[in-house]
Amino acid sequence: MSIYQRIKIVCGDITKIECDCIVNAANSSLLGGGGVDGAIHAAAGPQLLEECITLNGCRTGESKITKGYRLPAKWVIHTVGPVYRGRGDEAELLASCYRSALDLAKEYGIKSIAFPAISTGVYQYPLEEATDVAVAVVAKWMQNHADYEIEVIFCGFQNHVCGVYQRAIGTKMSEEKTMKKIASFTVNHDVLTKGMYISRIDGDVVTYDIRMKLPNGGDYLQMSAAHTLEHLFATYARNSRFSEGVIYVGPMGCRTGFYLLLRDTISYADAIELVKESMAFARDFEGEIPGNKKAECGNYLDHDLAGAKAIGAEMAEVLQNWQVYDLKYKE
Ligand code: AR6
Repeated sequence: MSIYQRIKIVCGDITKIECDCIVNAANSSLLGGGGVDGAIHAAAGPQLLEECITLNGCRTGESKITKGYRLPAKWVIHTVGPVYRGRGDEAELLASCYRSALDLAKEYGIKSIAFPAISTGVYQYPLEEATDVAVAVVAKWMQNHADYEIEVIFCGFQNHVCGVYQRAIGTKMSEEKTMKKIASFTVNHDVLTKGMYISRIDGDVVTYDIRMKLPNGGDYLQMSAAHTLEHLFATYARNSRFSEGVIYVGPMGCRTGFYLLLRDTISYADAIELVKESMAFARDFEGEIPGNKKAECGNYLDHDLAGAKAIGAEMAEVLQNWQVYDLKYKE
């Protein structure tokens, strides 16, 4: 489940919310005030002020805890948001309010906590900016404390405030999806052997992962051999009957194989055929390495034809009776 699905939005008066703890947007005296602070003191009764007097105030960005007294919530965490003056340090101070409140909540075993839109009233923090900070910092905190289950509620006093929270969370969720799509580093390397796998499909482009070394095996492609093999592989692929469908071929950063990007006009069986033939081409290659000119490869890397031929020979063999496998992704 996405972190953001664990965040709830509630519209209305925070003093009515039934949860373990509500957060007060207080001032540094902690002796009460207007806005949500006034509402919380009014609902909790005079004992809250009595306990607050013993706390000796609170600095901006920090939090202190009291009991909830007559509130449905057992606890109140008082935090002091920054007054917005456009000085540039407000976002960090606001983030610190949420972080320190959540740290305190965890310390007290609190399992549900409701936040008002800290600083966005009397302290004049622009609402959209403040909610972006709130959502980002709360999500980050939950990620960093994944072993601690806590329900976080954002309480919007007015409907339009709830709408702003809704949008901020929606944006974060779609960013998260994009991130997941781009990152493909959760492959279960333990199940991979040398061979060829479908790594990703994006529209009509299929990315194949051609594994030439065992992942996590501690054995890598030597730079110069991989460089030469790239020349030979690309030369064959781009001149083959499949050339129209070849988009890209090149080594992986982890130096255990190559990526091959093909259009989906090339069937999986033909993709294997192409790779097998390219590897055999490398295995059997003699003479001048094609494309070995400054203009084409920069010429700053050494070549190792014997090394490339050895990899080509092995991979041509591996792919003899190969079928295309999907890469296994870890859940
Ligand atoms: N429930 C939920 N949210 C509320 C409630 C309520 N009952 N009442 C107001 N809000 P503010 P600040 C919303 O001004 O900007 C106090 O005097 C409100 O609509 O309460 O951090 C303190 O003592 C707004 O979106 O807090 C400080 O001196 C949000 O709560 C100073 O104000 C915060 O508005 C703190 O200013």
